[in-house]
Amino acid sequence: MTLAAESKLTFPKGFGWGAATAAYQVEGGWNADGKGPSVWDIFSHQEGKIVNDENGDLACNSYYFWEKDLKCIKELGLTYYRFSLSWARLLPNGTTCNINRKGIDYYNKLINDLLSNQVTPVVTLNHFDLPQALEDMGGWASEEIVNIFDEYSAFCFRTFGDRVKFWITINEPYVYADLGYEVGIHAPGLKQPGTLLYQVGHNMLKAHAKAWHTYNNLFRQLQKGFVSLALNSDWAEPYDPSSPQDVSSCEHYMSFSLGWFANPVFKDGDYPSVMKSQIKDRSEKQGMAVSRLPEFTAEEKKMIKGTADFFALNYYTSRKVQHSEKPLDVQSFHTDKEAEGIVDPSWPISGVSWLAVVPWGLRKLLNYIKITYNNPIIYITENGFAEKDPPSLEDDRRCDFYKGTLLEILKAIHEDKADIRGYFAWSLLDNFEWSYGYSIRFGLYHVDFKNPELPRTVYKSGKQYAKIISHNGFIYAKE
Ligand code: GBH
Repeated sequence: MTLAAESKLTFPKGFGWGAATAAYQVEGGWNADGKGPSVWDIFSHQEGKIVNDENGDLACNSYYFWEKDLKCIKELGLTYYRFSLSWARLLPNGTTCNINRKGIDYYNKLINDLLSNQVTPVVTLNHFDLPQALEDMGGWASEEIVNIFDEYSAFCFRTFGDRVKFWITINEPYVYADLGYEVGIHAPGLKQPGTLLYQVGHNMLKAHAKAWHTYNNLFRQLQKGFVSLALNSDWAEPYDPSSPQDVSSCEHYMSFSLGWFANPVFKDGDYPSVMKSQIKDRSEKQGMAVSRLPEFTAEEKKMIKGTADFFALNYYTSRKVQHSEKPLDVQSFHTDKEAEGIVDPSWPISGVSWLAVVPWGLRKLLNYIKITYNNPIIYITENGFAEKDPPSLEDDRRCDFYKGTLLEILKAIHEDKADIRGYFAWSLLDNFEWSYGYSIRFGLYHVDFKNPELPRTVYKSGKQYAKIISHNGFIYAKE
């Protein structure tokens, strides 16, 4: 192979190799050592919410088995590890009035162990598990959360920021607002279509921005870290590329998912114009005096604009998007969007129906981000493939998925010149997969949930990932 061809199969020097988890999905210890309940503890303990009525009470028991996770991280040769803090483990009722020393100890150990193994911690402040005490006060739907989240963030920066340099404030505000407050299949399980999720998104944006400013004003100079929020989006490809309606529906689809949060933060402090006009128009026709989408004041727009030091993208799948006119008597996020996402029948499906395998969709999405948001530094903070339970350790389809995806990222780096600095596989371990419980598995390591020791065993895909990491790419044919 020529040198030029080889360099195309190699990642830039210093490229970040990571894997990700989230507190509720792996930690267990749900009421250990003074931890308060989160919305997910309460939600999953209700009957009929999760497949087989499972919950994260024990999960991978990482609260007690952290050493086992660390061993996996070292075996893979990761240079980054993304995990989230359980807010209610640190602050049992959500505020700094009551601080749980044992929670601080746990995360200190994690962070210090990572650093002493040359692994850079990337810390998410909130990955879906709001303290229940705050939910009882209105949660993300209440404006009070903005200051409370800021106080929690400052507490984390103060406590861990001497060592943590990469912060993600909120994981996937879009998913949390949609599934938690509109569809109701995630905690807190509320269903108030077409209204509450916009309020929740609004407060999440303000909370994120306020926390970023706090970091910027009080911590950045000393700690020299980076703060962003993790945004999830499908890629929208027109169902019929020759139909102008389908093409413009793709813009709707992207605006209502990625743009909802990316536009305010990375562009102009405000929601995408199609989102504003679409929701306002439908609200008016539905007899409302004001839009169901709240408005930012000029001051708020100024406060939100520019509050990210890098772009954190979670990508899983794509959709073929079609224009679809929606009746006005239905008020919902879905009908506001007037765009239908369809899985192309030719796309392979993973072990879960929503996850169609479309690696090239990631390349298109990366290009879209590069163009729309002015060529930001991008970290792919989640990407992965689900296998159905029971899985085989020979997870060949997942191996192909990762290979295919990483090859598309290489094209985005070398051919499209997108500024991609790191990649995080979801997930290090099989874990509690929200409403799917333990029925689907995303790990690079298998976890035997029937054995009380919860042994971790590497999948074939984990071995493949380790090899790619050790060569910083795909040039290992000569061995
Ligand atoms: C990520 O969300 C989460 O951040 C992570 O915690 C999770 O483990 C991972 O995905 C894998 O799922 O067909 O109605 O059940 C990615 C966004 C949101 C996409 C939920 C799939 C399921 C919709 N996901 N959605 S449904």
